[in-house]
Amino acid sequence: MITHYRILKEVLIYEDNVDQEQVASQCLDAGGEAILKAEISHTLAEYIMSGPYAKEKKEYLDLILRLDTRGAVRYVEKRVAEGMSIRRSSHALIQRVMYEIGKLWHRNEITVDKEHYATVVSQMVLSVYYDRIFGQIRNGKTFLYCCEGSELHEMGARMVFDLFECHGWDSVYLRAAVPLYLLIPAIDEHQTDLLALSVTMIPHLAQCNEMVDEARGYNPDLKIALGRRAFSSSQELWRKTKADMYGKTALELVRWAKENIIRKGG
Ligand code: B12
Repeated sequence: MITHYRILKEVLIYEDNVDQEQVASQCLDAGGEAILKAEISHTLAEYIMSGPYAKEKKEYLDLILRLDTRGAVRYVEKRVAEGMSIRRSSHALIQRVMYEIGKLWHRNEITVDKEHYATVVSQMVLSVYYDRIFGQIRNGKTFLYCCEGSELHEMGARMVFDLFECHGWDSVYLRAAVPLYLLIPAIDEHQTDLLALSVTMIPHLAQCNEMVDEARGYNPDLKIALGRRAFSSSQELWRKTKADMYGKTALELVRWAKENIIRKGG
């Protein structure tokens, strides 16, 4: 609509009546402003409307749906400056809003380009924390994270990476689409203490299982963790693999690693 108003204004300069042109131009400006201020209305999921940071989640989502990149980045910067922790802002805010974006896309309330945009902005927002994340005391342990061959969902991995860095781990994130034959050389090269693999899409589970088998065969003592949506339908799913744990959140994995690797001197 805003572009539409701008084009109308451009066409108005060809109007002979200057008074009419001015009135019309003012109306179009007012219309543009009203659209920018308007509440974006769609049915929000329960976890956006309620629970901790309900107001912040809604405000951040509104900025994203308005395509206000700078506004969204500044919004999170401001919350962090006011004392909202990295974990809370990344998980309670950004992660929740990304889940909501997925729902809106699924219900055909937003198009896929908006989903791409939301991902890019959220990744940009995550870099707000980098000064703090890389300033932590190291614990001497290495965390290797990758996703199997065809998995494209990588935002969650990035949040796990950030949280591990924040807790003093040297984290190596190989991103998605890591071929099986490169897994063992990577485990070796980075002297890995903990390997995390994640799967969002159910069809990618078999390839992930192959990766677990390969890693376990290479080093029976290596700690292997699994995560993400594809495993969430049944607790039995991950137990059928040779992994050591499955977790729903990044924090769950950090706590598990502290207990099972750092405290045990593993
Ligand atoms: C952004 C997005 C995309 C982007 C990803 C871009 C990118 N650079 O990452 C793109 C556009 C590529 C994409 C593609 C697709 N997507 Co998509 N996508 C999403 C969306 C909206 C957000 C994902 C996200 O960033 N979440 C935020 C992060 C922070 O959360 P997270 O991943 O869960 O990670 C957290 C935890 O899980 C945990 N964690 C993560 N890893 C690990 C590891 C371990 C070991 C542990 C313990 C914990 C842990 O820690 C993280 C932080 O707490 C989701 C919606 C959703 N509910 O997730 C849909 C969603 C996952 N996508 C979906 C679909 C269907 C697809 C496509 C098939 C669409 C298509 N037709 O092409 C493709 C598949 C691509 C592929 N081959 O993988 C569906 C999946 C439905 C299903 N049945 O499984 C969802 C749920 C949308 C929906 N509501 O329908 N998608």
